[in-house]
Amino acid sequence: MTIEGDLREKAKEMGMHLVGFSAIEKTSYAEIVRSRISQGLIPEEIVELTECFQVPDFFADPTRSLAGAKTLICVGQSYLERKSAPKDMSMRGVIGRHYWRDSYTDLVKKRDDMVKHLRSAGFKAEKAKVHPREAAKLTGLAWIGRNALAINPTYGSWALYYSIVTDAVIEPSQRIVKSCPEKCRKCMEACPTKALVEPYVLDVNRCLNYILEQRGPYPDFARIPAGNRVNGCDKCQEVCPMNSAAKPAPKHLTARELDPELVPYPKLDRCFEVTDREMADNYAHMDWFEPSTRFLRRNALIAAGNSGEKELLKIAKKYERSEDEVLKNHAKWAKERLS
Ligand code: B12
Ligand code: SF4
Ligand code: SF4
Repeated sequence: MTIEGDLREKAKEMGMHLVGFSAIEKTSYAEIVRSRISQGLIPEEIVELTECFQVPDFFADPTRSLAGAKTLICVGQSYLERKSAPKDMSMRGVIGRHYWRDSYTDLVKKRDDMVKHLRSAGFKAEKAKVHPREAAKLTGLAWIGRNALAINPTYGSWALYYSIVTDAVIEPSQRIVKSCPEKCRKCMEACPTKALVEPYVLDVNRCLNYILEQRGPYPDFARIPAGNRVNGCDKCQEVCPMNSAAKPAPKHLTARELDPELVPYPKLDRCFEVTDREMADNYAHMDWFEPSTRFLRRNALIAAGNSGEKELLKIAKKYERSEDEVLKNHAKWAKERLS
């Protein structure tokens, strides 16, 4: 069997949905990142926390991950599940689909097992520090949409990616030559905070996925657009016509079901009673920059303010007396909006 055939078999056995190959190539990632940082489109706070923004040259050149690398391998998994929302959503928030389960850890583990498998076959292999969207594009798994997401022909944009570099020589996969319909701008128009400032260009400061996870208070402009979101935002994917026929994940990534009162449609009043243990069990897999019950409450206060539910007014009034300035400020906002 060829190395390609063996890796495809291994991927299937592990339950990985996508695998593709490319010869080693440098990308323009570093220039793009530097230009976005200099324009203020990637805020300092996220640069400090994110390796790919600190050393973008490393991420633009796969040979920096492994000297002598011959092939870039990209692995991907869909996280799309058809789960219907509760009939009565009035007291519920919503969590972005990528957080419905611990999809990231699941794929990272499979990527690491694939590295071990290559090594056991006598090849050099390392996890690649390469932008996952670039890796998906180079290896023929996806093309890039105006919403900046990597779009796969079968699973749409609802997939996560990681990559590997190896000295094994593998036949490159055919790349996808595709772009968005010329006139389509649905993602840009539907974005609640108009964060997609140009096709393919995200102003991270305005993206709700960033705002909901950053420290400190929500900026004023984002509070009403946040709607009932408690974490994550899927709008630029939900409206994309390329996702209308997207196939759901063939199999759920991790077996563990999360507490249905907390994920994916958290009961807003429950968010204020959640314990550290429940937080760890249900929210620790989310990329919260500071995972804590405090951040869940902060986000739930904004969702409560946007809910129109008078029942949540007493919670807003209670937190308005909080000694925590951020909670106090959000509670005051929620109270005024609900009164
Ligand atoms: C930081 C980060 C964020 C930040 C900033 C996102 C951003 N766009 O920069 C925040 C917190 C806002 C975020 C949000 C989201 N993220 Co995020 N995020 C990352 C992270 C860690 C780095 C991203 C990065 O390098 N950005 C830098 C800029 C330069 O990259 P970019 O916008 O992707 O730009 C590329 C393309 O636009 C393209 N491009 C640029 N110009 C042009 C022009 C043309 C013509 C074309 C064709 C292409 C093109 O090239 C650029 C890269 O070289 C990666 C994971 C990782 N380890 O690298 C995940 C990642 C990008 N995120 C992911 C996800 C799922 C999301 C969300 C959907 C989560 C959610 N539901 O809320 C949103 C999507 C928002 C959006 N529309 O992009 C997935 C995306 C999977 C996919 N199918 O594309 C990734 C790849 C994680 C993973 N391992 O799979 N994320
Ligand atoms: S994730 Fe939400 S806020 Fe961010 S670009 Fe997409 S639609 Fe806009
Ligand atoms: S909504 Fe339209 S413009 Fe945006 S990514 Fe999808 S096809 Fe492209």
